[in-house]
Amino acid sequence: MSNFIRIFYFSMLILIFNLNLNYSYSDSNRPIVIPTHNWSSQVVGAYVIGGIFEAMGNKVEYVPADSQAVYESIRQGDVSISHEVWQSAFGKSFDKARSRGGLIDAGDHAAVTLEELGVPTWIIEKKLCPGLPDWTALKNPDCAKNFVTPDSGGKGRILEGPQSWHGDFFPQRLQALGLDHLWTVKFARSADALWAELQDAKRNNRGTIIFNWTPNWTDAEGFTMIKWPPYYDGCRPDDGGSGACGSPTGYLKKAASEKFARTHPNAFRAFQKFSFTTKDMGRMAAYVDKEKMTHEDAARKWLRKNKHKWEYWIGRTDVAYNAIEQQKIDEDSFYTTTTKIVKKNNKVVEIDKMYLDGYLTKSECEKLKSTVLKVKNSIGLCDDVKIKVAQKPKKEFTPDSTAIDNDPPVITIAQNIKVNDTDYEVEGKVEDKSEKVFLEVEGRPVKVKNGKFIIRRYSPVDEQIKIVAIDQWGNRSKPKLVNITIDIQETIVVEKLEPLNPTILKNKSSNNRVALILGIENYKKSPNANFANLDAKYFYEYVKKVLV
Ligand code: TMO
Repeated sequence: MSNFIRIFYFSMLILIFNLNLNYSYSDSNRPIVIPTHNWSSQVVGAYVIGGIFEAMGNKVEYVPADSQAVYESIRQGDVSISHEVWQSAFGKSFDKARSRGGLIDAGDHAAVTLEELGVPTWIIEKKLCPGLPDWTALKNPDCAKNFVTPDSGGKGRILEGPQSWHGDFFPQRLQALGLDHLWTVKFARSADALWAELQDAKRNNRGTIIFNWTPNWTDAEGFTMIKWPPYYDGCRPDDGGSGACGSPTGYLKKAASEKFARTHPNAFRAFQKFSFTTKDMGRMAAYVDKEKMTHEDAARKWLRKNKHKWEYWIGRTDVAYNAIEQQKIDEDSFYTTTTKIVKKNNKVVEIDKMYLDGYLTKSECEKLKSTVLKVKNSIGLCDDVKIKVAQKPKKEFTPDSTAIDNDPPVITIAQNIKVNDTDYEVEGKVEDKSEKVFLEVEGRPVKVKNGKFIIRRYSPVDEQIKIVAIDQWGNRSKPKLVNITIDIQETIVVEKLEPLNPTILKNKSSNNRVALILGIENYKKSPNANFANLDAKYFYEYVKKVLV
């Protein structure tokens, strides 16, 4: 290539680059098209994301869409984004559309996913299928018979979600593992039918196995996934295998249309930053499936409670929010729910033991238990204590290191603190009998490690912060108020803040842009679709490297 041509070619790239940047200050006023599917977190998340786009000044339109076919629609530009690409269910459709062009991998959420068959944890505790959660427990006919329903032809029933999610791969799995003579798969018409099944099984004290997923509202309710032979690439029939494997612990991705990235560069850039944690999604689903809010109200509530997250994503605040870090905190307080339920039972065992040992009267025992179990009627709760205790294995009696903890944690921190920077850190201590203590500062979680915590904040003015500690039994401390005086040392401030703000970074690179504008006049009138496409890709890479 001669230098002459090379210069021309280069200028062409610059032309596109500048057009994009100029438009990047105002996204197209055509609506961003967001798909809605048939499970709650996705629909609430759609309205959450739509709400954020609207806060940026965009128009938004929602379309109900099939959760497999949507990737082809995104590729073709009819749908702008998908914000819940679950690896196990949709990874293949996503990859296929992406390899054909037009669909961008817009990054992963902080949450990791599992889509799997499982049981409400009480089924394991009641031993309706001894050996669960290991899948080999299902080989036992005595287990299967506890899961028979009127429509299952004498076999144990497994209730799958709508067939549009995974086609036949659960029936194939049963067959591959030699379970199909004892078990049969039925498809629920909707996610709601799965939750109705959980409720009905509980009410009638009968076995149930359903398809479920995490993040979901059931994370906080005690739900255990069955442990199958591990997943490996190629084990599914679609990939040439027999299907004798469980689902992968997978990613949760975002997908965007290349067309959307071009027409709405601001929204696209923000979308790449969006990152939900397990708890974000669990809450979105719980607002609807547990608290019975509408999807729209649930989204409004999430947006209200998580303003610090999305305002950071759209560059409206300098106070950094790190979803990966938040995910770790969430895992501490959320994934442990199953352990927590077991611990709660330990607590019941402990009350029983105290009653047996004569430390509690029967009515004291009943009252304590009703508090722990959060039930209103306490009468009779300690009637069968002897039998129950006798059945428990020995080691469960070993009392926890502490007596029952009904005391709230105690926070130690100075009441008035002077700092000399708008970005500041203050330390404190928190004491409690239980091993896990959670701290909330202005409603946001802060990590406690070995009884110590560090609060990192940004405030340009004096402020009062409210700290509350909660232990694993839900005992809450009274709010502790700390007065922070910001005593700025004149000169440092501006320098310190700058790197945090993406819009400032953008302004800095504008120097280069002025010098490159030259290309525009010459090439404006030579439209060429192929080039535009290629240039958009360059632009995308450039944005990634330079602006983000
Ligand atoms: C795709 N889903 C969350 C229903 O497993």
